[in-house]
Amino acid sequence: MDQNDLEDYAEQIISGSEISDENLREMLQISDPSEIEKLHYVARHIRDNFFGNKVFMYSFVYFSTHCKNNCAFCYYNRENDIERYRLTLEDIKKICQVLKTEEIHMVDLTMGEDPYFHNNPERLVELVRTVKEEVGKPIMVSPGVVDNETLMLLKENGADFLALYQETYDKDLFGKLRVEQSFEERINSRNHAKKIGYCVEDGILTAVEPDIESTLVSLRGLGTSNPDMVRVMTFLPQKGTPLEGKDVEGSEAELKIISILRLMYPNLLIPASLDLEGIDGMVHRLNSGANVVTSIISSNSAIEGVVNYDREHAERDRDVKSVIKRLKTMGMEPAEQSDFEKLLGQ
Ligand code: SAM
Ligand code: MD0
Ligand code: SF4
Repeated sequence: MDQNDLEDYAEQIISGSEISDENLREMLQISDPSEIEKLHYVARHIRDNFFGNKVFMYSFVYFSTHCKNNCAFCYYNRENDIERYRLTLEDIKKICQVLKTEEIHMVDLTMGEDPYFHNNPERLVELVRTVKEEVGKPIMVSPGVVDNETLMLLKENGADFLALYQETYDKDLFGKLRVEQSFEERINSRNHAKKIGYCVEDGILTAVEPDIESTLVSLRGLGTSNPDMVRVMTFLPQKGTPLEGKDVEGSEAELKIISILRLMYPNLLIPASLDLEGIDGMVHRLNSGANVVTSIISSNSAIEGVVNYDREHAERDRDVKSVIKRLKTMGMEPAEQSDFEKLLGQ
């Protein structure tokens, strides 16, 4: 396929033609670097058609690293003997003073499934209301699975977006990753959030699947909850967890899947997370078709990420200023806040 063919193919996708499972298998099996670059080219063409050179940016506030669950892939699972923290409302208010000076489009409030909040949802509602009042920007909540009544209360007090990742739609693999958790419960929670007016983000892990059929099932599954945002993250082994010894894979598979997601879900939000490979990794993910930068953490902040590629780094460079500086070198720039809020249907 030459450049014209690639652009024709992109135009077909833009005008609504679907991708078959056979096409998906072929794309997942591409290994030749020049063929992979063509896939990224088509994905960029489609992304630019819907979003131009505009990028959305989310600040990340991991306000409690306590968790009652035992996910095999996660550093914060309940059995890992690690330092944990839970921010107070006073801590949150101080963070808001910084956030409201920053050029971000949304605040992502994330926690482990901390019983302190899960058993007393009014505490979570108060936290969300406080951030909304202080920062006055859209709020994404990543609370794990909460009941429908709590979802409604959070919505009524400022939450706009629910992030709840299935990790995989391969049920066997799900049982190995999200140990003792319900596959259906996660889907039902996202679907209910969508029904009551939230925007929804779903996501899958890669570098954990047994084969490409498992990946294909997950790519198709991502459409289940009619999401507004879809993501893929490369599994990074974590100290003290059951999967600590698993081989570390590079991000080639993730970059390929980001492009495939752009072809499957042309006008959705697709993130480049700074949590995996920082700003250098962000560039590759944007060049693969992503259009959102997530896991932005203010400089001098002690807040943790979830994957924390930079856990051992003396300094972190995932602050909004460094992100915007690098975007400009790529000919990209932050979108208008009004454009983002239009996307949220506000
Ligand atoms: N506790 C909430 C939950 O589990 O839904 C919110 C936490 S946050 C959304 C956790 C997400 O980070 C997981 O859903 C997973 O997709 C990702 N993640 C966690 N550990 C990871 C790892 N070691 N490598 C890559 N992604 C990881
Ligand atoms: C990220 N570390 O964007 C964050 C986190 C949760 N809503 C997001 C996984 O990568
Ligand atoms: Fe807890 Fe979420 Fe980590 Fe699972 S992924 S152990 S629910 S913080």
